[in-house]
Amino acid sequence: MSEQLGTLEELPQAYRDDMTRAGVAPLWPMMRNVLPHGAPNPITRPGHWRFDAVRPLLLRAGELTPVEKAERRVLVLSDPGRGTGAMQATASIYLGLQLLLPGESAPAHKHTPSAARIVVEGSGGYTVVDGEKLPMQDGDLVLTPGGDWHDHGHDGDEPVIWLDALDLPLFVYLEGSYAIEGPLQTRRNRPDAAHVEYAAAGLVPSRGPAAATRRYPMMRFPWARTEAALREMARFADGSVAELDFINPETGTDVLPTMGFTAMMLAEGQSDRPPLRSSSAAFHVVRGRGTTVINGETVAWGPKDTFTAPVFADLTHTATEESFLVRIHDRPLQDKLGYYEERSR
Ligand code: GTQ
Repeated sequence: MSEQLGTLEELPQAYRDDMTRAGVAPLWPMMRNVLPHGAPNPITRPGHWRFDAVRPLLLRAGELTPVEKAERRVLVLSDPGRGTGAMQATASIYLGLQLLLPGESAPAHKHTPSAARIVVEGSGGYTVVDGEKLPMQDGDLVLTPGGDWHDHGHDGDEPVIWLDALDLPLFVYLEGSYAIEGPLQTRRNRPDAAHVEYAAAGLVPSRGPAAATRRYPMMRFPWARTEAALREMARFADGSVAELDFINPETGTDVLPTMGFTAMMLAEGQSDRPPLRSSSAAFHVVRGRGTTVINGETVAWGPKDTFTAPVFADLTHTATEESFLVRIHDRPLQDKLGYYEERSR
């Protein structure tokens, strides 16, 4: 291992000025910032957003800003490590809580980043993605893959709130983020694919040379089904935590290009100490209460809260009552880049 590297201050001022004029800089004083030893040195810090604290602010936004003036009425969850106004919760994951009031609609657009929503509160809301009307019920996971038209609507009579997760920070970093607006979509007059082609796990429309499957065949994962599956897993899990991956039913791979999603169930009193993962994560509490110790910091979470963990975080989850969490992570991205890793502890 190389010893202490040279600093900028050790170099003659005239030489430093000449470098500046030439538009160059020495690597070695910066080397450990960009290539630390052994593990990354994340900027991201654990965040915790209590739903009880954010909900009134979101409802106030509903009074202050009509949806026409917002396009999307969202309060962004800013990473504490990046500070006020940060448009991201981890290096790769953006999170926001979105409000739609009865009768409102959010206009159609499509954009390069992909999005997924986890429904937090209210009924009657829906998203139309690529002409498919996706009803939004508590805990549902609803996908909006990059490049697909989507608009949101609301047929109910109470506010609807959902959590948005987007890979927006990546697209901003890559200077690849933009949106195109369009007219509200006409919808096919049929239920969404979770109730038609993919009504049962393990069954897909018969495949043949002419099978025309969509790239994203199933864009809504109804929570009732997820919870029922977790309960069955938990019954036979021998004390280990039941955790299920959401997958594309045609390919068996992750549901979106960079973001992955799992659903977890913790019984009352149950603890989970996952390996240290190179992926960053956000946890959304669909139901339940408990604590998660993240690198020594304790987050005491309740229903509908959201909290985040940086890369390689040391996590211990403990449920004080039966709890269901959705974990949003960036393993699919890291797999594609060839560096996803888990370390035992
Ligand atoms: O609902 O399409 O939180 O485009 C941020 C950007 C939600 C959306 C966000 C978006 C949306």
